Amino acid sequence: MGDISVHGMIGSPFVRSALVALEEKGQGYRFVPLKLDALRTPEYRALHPFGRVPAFEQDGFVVYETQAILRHVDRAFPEPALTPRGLEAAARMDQVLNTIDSYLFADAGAVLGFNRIIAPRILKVDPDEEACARAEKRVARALGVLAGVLGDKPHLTGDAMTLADIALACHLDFLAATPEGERAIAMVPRLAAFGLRMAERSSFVDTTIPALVRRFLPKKG
Ligand SMILES: N[C@@H](CCC(=O)N[C@@H](CS)C(=O)NCC(=O)O)C(=O)O
Repeated sequence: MGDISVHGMIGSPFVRSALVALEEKGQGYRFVPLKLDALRTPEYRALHPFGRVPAFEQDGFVVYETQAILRHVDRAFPEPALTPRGLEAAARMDQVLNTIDSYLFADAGAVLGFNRIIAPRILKVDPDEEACARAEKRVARALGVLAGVLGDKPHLTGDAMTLADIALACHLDFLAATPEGERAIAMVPRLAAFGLRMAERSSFVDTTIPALVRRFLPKKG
């Protein structure tokens, strides 16, 4: 198998999930950092017709959508396995991945990420405070459900780390950068502790925003 490239924006929890999975597999990769406007170009749309990140590329094979990328990485590089062998645990992993996409990120990313990070820092516009307040309630509810799935286990499906743990920890870290997310996480201490444990893994340490900037952005001057 040839060189792997992951195209994505630094700071995206979806992109980070793909990178963490590759790090956990000990698999080398090239990260191609993109800015928001690059996602609209025909060159990028050839990789990802919906103009989102990440996109994964290897030997002319391109796959987009984070869950597809995560499962592909897990099947392509079997060790260590990041999908539980048991039928029910595997279903639970899939349930968590879909919960993140359908019920957590819709508010965490599209509302809080947009209003608290993109709007003030990139677009230089005021946040929609009412939308943020509504999103905080829905995020708190989604985190409560996910905390219930975690229970008192070390990982979401049991003792071993899976793709679900990787994705959720990336999303928690992203969420913690907003005041609403920080408050919602503080309401679920076991989930908060899980996020902190995951953040200590070298795969997470090596994919923080400063680490990605240091590793993959050309140095100025
Ligand atoms: N369903 C997609 C969602 C990816 C996604 O929404 N990524 C965000 C960054 S966190 C993005 O590309 N935003 C750019 C935009 O919406 O224009 C996946 O799982 O890969």
